[in-house]
Amino acid sequence: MLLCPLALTLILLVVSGIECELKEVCSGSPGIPGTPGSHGLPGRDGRDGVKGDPGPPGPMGPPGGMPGLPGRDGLIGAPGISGERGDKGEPGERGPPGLPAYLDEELQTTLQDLRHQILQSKGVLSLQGSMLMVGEKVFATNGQTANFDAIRESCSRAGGSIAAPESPEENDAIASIVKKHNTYAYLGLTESPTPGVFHYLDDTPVNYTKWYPGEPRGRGKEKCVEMYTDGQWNDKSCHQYRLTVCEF
Ligand code: MAN
Ligand code: CA
Repeated sequence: MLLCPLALTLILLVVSGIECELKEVCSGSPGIPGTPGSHGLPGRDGRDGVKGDPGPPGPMGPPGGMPGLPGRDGLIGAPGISGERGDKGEPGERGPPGLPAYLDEELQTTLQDLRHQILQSKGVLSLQGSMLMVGEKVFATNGQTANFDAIRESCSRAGGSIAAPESPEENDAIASIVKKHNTYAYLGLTESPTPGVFHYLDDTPVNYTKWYPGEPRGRGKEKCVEMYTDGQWNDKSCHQYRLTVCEF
């Protein structure tokens, strides 16, 4: 085959490492880079950087140095168990005088309340017949029999004393209890050293009597007094079992 002289030249040029475009103008390939130049002079200092983090603690110093400052207080501990109760203190000084009772509202309320409660209790006990009210006195029985000393004892323990009639009304009240229980009762009087003379247990002379006709006839041998179911009295030995009737 026959090539034109220009194409032949291009082929030769490509083979010899020289690029050329399919133009009529061709250029050579770059040469090998030259050796680097020598270092330039150092530049000026830059601006200051931001502050760095604190470094780790340094190693412990040698022994024998000055003690450091005391550390800060620790956390508050849990409360301990309570101690034993102390002795009672001296009484305090007397307080200022209070209001007159009639101006003290709290006292008035308390009194009203007490009055109400007493009224309720009296109502119930009266309705039940457990309590007989005569004037200032209240008579009551526990329904039990006992000798004279035991009756005195149980009446006293209850805050009262053995029933001692001082008037027909009081005698009737006690008699109604005796009749109801159909059991004679001892009364709160005893014979004096003088036979036939009776007195109340506080040694005051009797101001009222209701002897059964012919009584007292024990002539010093019957030191106690019993009440019959009709309310009349008989002097009697103190060692019988008789109904317990107390007064309050
Ligand atoms: C018994 C006793 C006496 C009482 C007479 C009455 O002897 O109860 O106290 O006086 O009876 O007859
Ligand atoms: Ca008698």
